[in-house]
Amino acid sequence: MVQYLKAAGIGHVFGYPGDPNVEFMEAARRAGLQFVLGRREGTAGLMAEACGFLTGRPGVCMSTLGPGSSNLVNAVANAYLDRVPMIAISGQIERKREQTFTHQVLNHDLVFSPVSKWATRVAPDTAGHVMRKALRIAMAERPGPVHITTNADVVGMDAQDATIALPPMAVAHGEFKLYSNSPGRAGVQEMLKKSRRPVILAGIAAQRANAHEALAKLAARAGIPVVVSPMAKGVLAEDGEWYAGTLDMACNELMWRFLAGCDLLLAVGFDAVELIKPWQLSVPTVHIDAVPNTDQVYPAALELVGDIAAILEGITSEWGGEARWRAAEARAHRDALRSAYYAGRVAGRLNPTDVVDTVRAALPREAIATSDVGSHKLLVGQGWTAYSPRSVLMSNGLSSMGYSLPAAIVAKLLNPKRPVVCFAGDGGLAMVQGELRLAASLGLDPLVVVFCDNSLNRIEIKQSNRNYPSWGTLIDETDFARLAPAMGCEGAMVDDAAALEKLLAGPRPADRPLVIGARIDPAQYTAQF
Ligand SMILES: Cc1ncc(C[n+]2csc(CCOP(=O)(O)OP(=O)(O)O)c2C)c(N)n1
Ligand SMILES: [Mg+2]
Repeated sequence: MVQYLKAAGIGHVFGYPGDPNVEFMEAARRAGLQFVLGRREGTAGLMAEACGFLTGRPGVCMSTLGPGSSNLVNAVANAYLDRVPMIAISGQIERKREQTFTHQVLNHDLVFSPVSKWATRVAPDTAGHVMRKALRIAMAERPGPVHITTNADVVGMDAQDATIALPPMAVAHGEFKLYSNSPGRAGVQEMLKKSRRPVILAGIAAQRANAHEALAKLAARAGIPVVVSPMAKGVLAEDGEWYAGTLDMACNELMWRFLAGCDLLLAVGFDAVELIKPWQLSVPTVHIDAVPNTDQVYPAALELVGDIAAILEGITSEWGGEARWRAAEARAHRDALRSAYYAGRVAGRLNPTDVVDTVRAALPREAIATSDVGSHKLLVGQGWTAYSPRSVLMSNGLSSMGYSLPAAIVAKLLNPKRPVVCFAGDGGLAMVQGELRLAASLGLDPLVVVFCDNSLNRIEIKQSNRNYPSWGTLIDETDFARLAPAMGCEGAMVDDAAALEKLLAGPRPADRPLVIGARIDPAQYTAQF
């Protein structure tokens, strides 16, 4: 198993061990893999997910049997709905006791089947074949997790089918038709020519397909604004003239109105797993993706299925018409979006958008941002300007709280030279704050910015919208200025944008996180959501 992981270019195992993992870990150590000991399986698994997202190769996580495997479920489910390749490995009691013994024994196949593309097990005579298939399934569109059980009596044995025959590890490897053979090729040119206001909606599959350059070229050549899904942020530089906003974050009414005003939609790798409301459009739609339009969330007039970058390049090279939009029209939309994003600011208070803006201004273009789940995510998702592919990490399929800190740790681990900021709500950070100690132990220096509103705001707002009191949604403040040092980190609390700016401009150690608790006024959330 370890030989296959190595051959697949995998460098890290994120996990939390138990007795049945010891042989696997020793083999991984001898093979030169790095082991990252998350403080619980759930966060270790989210680290593996972030690793899979950033590298485009399966992230690997490991747990023991029973409580370890059940703790891992959330992370595997995350990779499943975020479409991230993952190999999750859990130990298990010996085979002869698995059927009858009860202490700590859960049926992994049943536990993981609903949240993975394949739940399986290895034996000495199947290890090679299982690993080959596991890697291929995890990587194949749409990618996702495979769970493998290693029984205690087999995990230390030598594989009998040990010859490594690595399956293709590139997302678009050879499984797609060439664009030149595509039956929709002429149709899409026709439709584009007839349209006056086409819009591109780019989603996570476009990001996975590394279609950023092809997308930018098509947008510029044919003059088409591009709306992105949250997990696709960065697939188009957001300071460019054709970027037209992020869907289903803050300002989503304005964004849907904009989409409703188009007369042709090019859905480019858009995955409905990111939709938060039913599809609202009834405009002619072209489905451009690595997989057919089996979701049928929108009926597509045309399907172009294959390597997304190649399809976009083909459309661009055959396009001989004029720009569909004028740059000034796209700019007017962007300006309207920007003012909607600032709606509800309260002068003299620390507004959530002040936090996003101040951090963005303090960090260079190449910074990587991770966001957690909650009201803050909606503003980060719309307000954070992304410039490069895979530079924004959020869980927007399963949308699990507690994602952004483990993701930031991995972003920093894999990109030591790039600044990394983790945005989190006070609720979400509390779920995973033990990992601050891990970040400090690894000598990593992500910036951790916590939106402190003493509330599970996203849910509290739903209560208040129904005139219910805040009940079960309030949390007391954590003093990060005191918590952080106890975890080997730097920490501070800030009450205004000037203090935040000053802190970000000042010197700080490069070997540990800086955790900033930003005491925000949630009035802007109330105004917008
Ligand atoms: C693991 C998990 N539990 C519950 C939820 C439901 N949920 C979505 S947002 C939210 C509130 C998050 O609070 P906080 O982290 O403080 O962020 P805020 O909304 O205050 O910005 C909750 C409970 C979730 N998405 N994930
Ligand atoms: Mg909160």
